[in-house]
Amino acid sequence: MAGSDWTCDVSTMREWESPDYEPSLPVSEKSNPLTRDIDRASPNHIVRMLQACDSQMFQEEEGTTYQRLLSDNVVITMMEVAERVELILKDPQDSLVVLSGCGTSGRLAFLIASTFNRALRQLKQSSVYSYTIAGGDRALLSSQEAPEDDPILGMLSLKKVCEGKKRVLFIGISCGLSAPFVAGQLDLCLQHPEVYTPVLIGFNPAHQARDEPIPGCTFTFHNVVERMQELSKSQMAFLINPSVGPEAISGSSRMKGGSATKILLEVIMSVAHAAAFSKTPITSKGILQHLKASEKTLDITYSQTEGISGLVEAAGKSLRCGRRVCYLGWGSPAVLGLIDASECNPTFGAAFEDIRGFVNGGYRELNNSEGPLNSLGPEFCIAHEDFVHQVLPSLNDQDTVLLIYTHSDDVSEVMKMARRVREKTSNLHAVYHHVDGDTATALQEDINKLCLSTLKVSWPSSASASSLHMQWELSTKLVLNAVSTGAHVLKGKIYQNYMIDLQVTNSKLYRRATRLLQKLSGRPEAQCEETLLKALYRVDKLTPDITSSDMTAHILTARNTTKVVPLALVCLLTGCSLEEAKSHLEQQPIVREAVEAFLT
Ligand code: F1P
Repeated sequence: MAGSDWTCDVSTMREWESPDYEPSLPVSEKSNPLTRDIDRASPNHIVRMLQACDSQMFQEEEGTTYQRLLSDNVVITMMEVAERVELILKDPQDSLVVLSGCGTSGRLAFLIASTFNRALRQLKQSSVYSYTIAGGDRALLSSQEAPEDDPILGMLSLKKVCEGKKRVLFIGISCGLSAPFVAGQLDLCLQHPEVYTPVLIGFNPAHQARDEPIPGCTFTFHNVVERMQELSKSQMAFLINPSVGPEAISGSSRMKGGSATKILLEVIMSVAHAAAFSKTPITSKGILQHLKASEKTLDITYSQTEGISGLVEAAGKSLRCGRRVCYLGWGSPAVLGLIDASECNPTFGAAFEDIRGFVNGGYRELNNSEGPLNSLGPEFCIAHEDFVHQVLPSLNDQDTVLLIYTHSDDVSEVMKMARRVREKTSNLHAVYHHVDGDTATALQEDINKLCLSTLKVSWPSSASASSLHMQWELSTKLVLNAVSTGAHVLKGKIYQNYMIDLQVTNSKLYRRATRLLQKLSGRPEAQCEETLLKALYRVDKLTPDITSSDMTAHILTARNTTKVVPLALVCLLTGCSLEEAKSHLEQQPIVREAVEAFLT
């Protein structure tokens, strides 16, 4: 693949929509036919594959299989939800809009709540948005996957933020319609309709919502969705669940799932704000225009394929030789850097030092509800000063540093930082967003000279300041998702388009790991789960203690173990002992090659 030219035809774009394509899996867990060979692709091909996958978000509905982002039903429900937000904006007394989710979904809930509270402050209006995230604020910056499985925790954290409120619009986000934390919150809303109106955002059709029993609960996610569907007929609940196609790396909902979440919610809030404060009625036409503007954001971003590929290549080289990648950002796009970096641990089993994000102003800029979290450890140190103290002294040319800034930032500060980094590494790059017609200042040119490459993204000057910021953020998300995903692909962490070395730290990931072992080894489910447990507990024979423990105990153990799935796979393929599998993986740490050696 690496040398060949990569093109994608219409039939490959839509192949996943066929009812025969991986029928047992929900869309969010299917593998994308477009990226089957991403593990062998060049940086340029990787970026083009990601572009093709992202463009699936805006594909028109065809037939009746899946509703899409631009489908009438979706647009109408977005209007209805926007009307509910408008009501709260006009009469905020004792009311709240709560956004909530796990992992990336929770981080985006935080980001969107912050953006629109800021907009309200600027208009001298009181804040109406709040957020909850499984695991609390530490989950904004690190993986906290066990709390995602806890519906009671979800319910309690929702109750806490809503204390004293008489009217709450609750927006739960679970890309896979699967997180028990969110299911618990939706159930609370359904039990108290006098206070709560529930909205669910996700990217599977309702019948594909997860139907696995939740320990200690009488309902599954699927049951909750069914109850919501019933209530949606009388607009007492709302379900926004277009399909956006399978992720480029199977199940990695931080990518399209995250982008679509950001797009949907920002469109809803933007039209609601315009209705409440500038007398612009909420119409389907208005919603469609906003959605189309997001599609344009994708086009503008991916028109820089060459530049993005260069960044992927640089980051991949750094990771391959065990060095690091740092995102140093200013303003809200920097927060997307924090988010992207935080996802690399659960997604790729990366160490927190591998890819790190820093934001100018640290927690002051983040403005999260629990305040500064530095005391929790070095991975929670996010300010540029922290970068200067903790990271800068040890940088060399093998590390990649990426500056992320816009024309509205203080360019002299960017310059200062660029100079300091340049003293340690020449491997400095920049992503710079500016508006059309803006001419580069001398300082700007000097920054460009210090950088090996600058991705200059130009945006139409006609856009309002708030929509420009949202475009910059989405564009930064796409670029950084490409950088971190592409770099890990080049590091050899992906097999075909599956992440094999995934952390088995919650029930969704435990099931995904078992399924992956089945697929790659062709062995029965029971044998795969047994081998997974052996690898997880590092034993060649399962003890009664292990077999009598439940999944929660396995997941807790998984937090402290590495290479669980690759080890299990080698054992399954060869019948060797764990020790032998371990020594094999030590000799061949590139998981793809280790696995391939056995498969061929
Ligand atoms: C939530 C989530 C993902 C993360 C990982 C574990 O998924 O935390 O954000 O990347 O897959 O699950 P969802 O509830 O939004 O489907």
